[in-house]
Amino acid sequence: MTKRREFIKKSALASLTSIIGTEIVFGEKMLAKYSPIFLEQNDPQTLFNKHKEMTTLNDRPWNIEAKAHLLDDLVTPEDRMFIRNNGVIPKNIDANNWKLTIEGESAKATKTYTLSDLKNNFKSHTYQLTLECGGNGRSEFNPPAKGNQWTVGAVSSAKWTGVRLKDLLTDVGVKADAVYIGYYGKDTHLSGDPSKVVISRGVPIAKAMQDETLIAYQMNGKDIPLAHGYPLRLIAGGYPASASGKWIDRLVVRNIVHDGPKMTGTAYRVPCEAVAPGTEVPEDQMCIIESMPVKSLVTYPKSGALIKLGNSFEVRGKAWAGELSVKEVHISIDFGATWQKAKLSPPANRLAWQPWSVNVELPKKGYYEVWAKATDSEGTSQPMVVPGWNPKGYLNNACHRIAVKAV
Ligand SMILES: Nc1nc2c(c(=O)[nH]1)N[C@H]1C(S)=C(S)[C@@H](COP(=O)(O)O)O[C@H]1N2
Ligand SMILES: [Mo]
Repeated sequence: MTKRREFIKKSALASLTSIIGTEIVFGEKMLAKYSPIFLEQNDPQTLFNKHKEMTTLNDRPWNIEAKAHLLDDLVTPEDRMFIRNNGVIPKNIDANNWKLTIEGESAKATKTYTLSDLKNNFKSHTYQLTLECGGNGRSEFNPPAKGNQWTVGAVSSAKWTGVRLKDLLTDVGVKADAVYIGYYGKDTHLSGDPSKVVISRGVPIAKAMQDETLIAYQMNGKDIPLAHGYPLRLIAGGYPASASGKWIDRLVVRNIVHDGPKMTGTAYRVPCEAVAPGTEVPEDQMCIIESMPVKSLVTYPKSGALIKLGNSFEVRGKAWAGELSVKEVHISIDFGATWQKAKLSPPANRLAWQPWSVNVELPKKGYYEVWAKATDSEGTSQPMVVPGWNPKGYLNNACHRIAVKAV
């Protein structure tokens, strides 16, 4: 007995096409159960459209970081943007039927929005927003902390477009006792258990109400790439990027500090008071990370560059300071003995990183290091060495350094 071969459904073909990013010629000839080779390969550069110099720290879940010199663009393009996942990226996303529900004990109503409701019924806003993983720089802590050993590249500053969360919250109505919002996304737990939530974090209600806090449906002028939260994402710039939930389909307005997975215990928390390296810190003495600390990167030249002696050369980079702005950037070529002030530009908008540059002259042939140090609007500077050890290895904002040789 022969069974009729079943070809792929139009809707499935459309979703594959959007993942692959180009027309699948002869796609209608694919059998329903066929999985294109493209999806089977696990080369992250191809799979996620990443630059060949991006570093893969983990492939289950996918965690990929940039190198400093890849972050030289004012606005971070998709191919240089780090990926941080706690679970498995959702498959078979049907954006046409995607819904966002807002509910919770401090919501005056429960409301559900389709993507077109969001796009058509609310004003769209675009901001460049810097997202840094709370664990960026973790690799330098000693004793070491478990988790992805991020070096410097778990930071990005893309342009995000969407609706203001505050416009949605106003539409739903927020009770006077609201203190926090929390997100839920469609990614799945590594264990494969569909009842387990991967991560559900959030932000205080005041942060949720800021102009720049978005429910975004576009990144850099296009649909959000799958790995970065397609089709809908919460973006709370300046906070650890774990607050910016990807693939979101539900928001809750809470009358307590949100207590979803990775909001409690030691996750994304640091000791409320400084502790000696290696100390075991009781959970009730760990505080939630809110604004990220002041930090900078040298994005040009690339560490290891050979510089022709006699010509002054441009050193440039980016600086950011969580909820604050950056006031000054200085660089040193003599191991921190003396510092030269860089030219610093204002941010494109609040919570975007700021480009800086400075012309440097090297007095003679040989090895040098260029160190960069940013100072925030409240006068706090980056530390020269790894700051405040903490059990989970968060918030390392030590000065970035590159090596150059004058030849
Ligand atoms: N649904 C969901 N949202 C998530 C995560 C996740 O695993 N699942 N990871 C968070 C963390 S820890 C970070 S640092 C950022 C990373 O965003 P990116 O992958 O777009 O760079 O997404 C956050 N949002
Ligand atoms: Mo993160």
